[in-house]
Amino acid sequence: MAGGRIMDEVLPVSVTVLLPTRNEEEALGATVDAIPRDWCESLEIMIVDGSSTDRTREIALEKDVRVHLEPRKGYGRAYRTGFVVASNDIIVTMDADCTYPAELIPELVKRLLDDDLDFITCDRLSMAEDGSMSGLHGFGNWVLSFNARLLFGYGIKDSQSGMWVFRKSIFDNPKMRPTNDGMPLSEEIKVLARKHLGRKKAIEISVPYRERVGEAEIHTWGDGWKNLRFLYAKRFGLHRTRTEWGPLEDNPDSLNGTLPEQQ
Ligand SMILES: Nc1nc2c(ncn2[C@@H]2O[C@H](COP(=O)(O)OP(=O)(O)OP(=O)(O)O)[C@@H](O)[C@H]2O)c(=O)[nH]1
Ligand SMILES: [Mg+2]
Repeated sequence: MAGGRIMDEVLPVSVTVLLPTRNEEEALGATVDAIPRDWCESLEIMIVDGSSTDRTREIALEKDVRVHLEPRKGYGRAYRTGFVVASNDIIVTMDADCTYPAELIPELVKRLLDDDLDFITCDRLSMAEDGSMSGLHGFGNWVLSFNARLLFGYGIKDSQSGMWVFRKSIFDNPKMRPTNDGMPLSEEIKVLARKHLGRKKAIEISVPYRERVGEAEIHTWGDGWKNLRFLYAKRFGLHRTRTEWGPLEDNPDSLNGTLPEQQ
């Protein structure tokens, strides 16, 4: 990817970069700063914040990032709200911890448009940088991705990647709406994409992956086990949806320059 000017053309699309956050004060600023500007018609950057107790929301507001509160816990829960409240036609997701290559967003969106795709998931395993994934996480990832391939035969290398680029309209089909409120949403969305959009419209692209900034919330064994259990439950139709698709009705919604009283 060339440095400096990101792209010669302005892509004729509107894009929302959606970041779930829970206590990411150390990394959110840098994650937001790394997102290229002025390469598409309209760019919204927003966080779906899960009741962070640090300065995450303040930092977002300082950087003109839209803040949506989702008090219900969980990575998947944040996305199941964010996917509905995101304003724009194309959604790009990333963790707010500087691990994913934000500088590639314009190229990835361009690829989606040029190849008339519906969904891109970014594989981190082929190009992971030193220190980005501990041996245990790397192994866990391999186990989960292996099981996902075994159960669904959908041929995705990195079932746990959290960087996706897709058209919001994929959720017009209710079957495309992921149901899991936790980390397993990541593998679920890829299974659904391959199943309902097909291999031609839902593809995987390799991207670099970097060392995390700030402390992880992930519980290696607990999350790994939940992910594995979910794969089997999903495959055999045993999973349940615990909460509704979309935001809470009486949600405070986006904060426009103000922070709620601290509890
Ligand atoms: N809103 C919300 N966001 C969450 C929650 N749990 C995690 N996140 C965010 O979701 C993203 C993914 O979580 P991570 O802790 O990075 O999980 P991970 O990428 O599997 O673990 P690392 O490899 O250590 O980064 C981060 O931006 C978190 O801040 C939650 O309960 N609610
Ligand atoms: Mg992460």
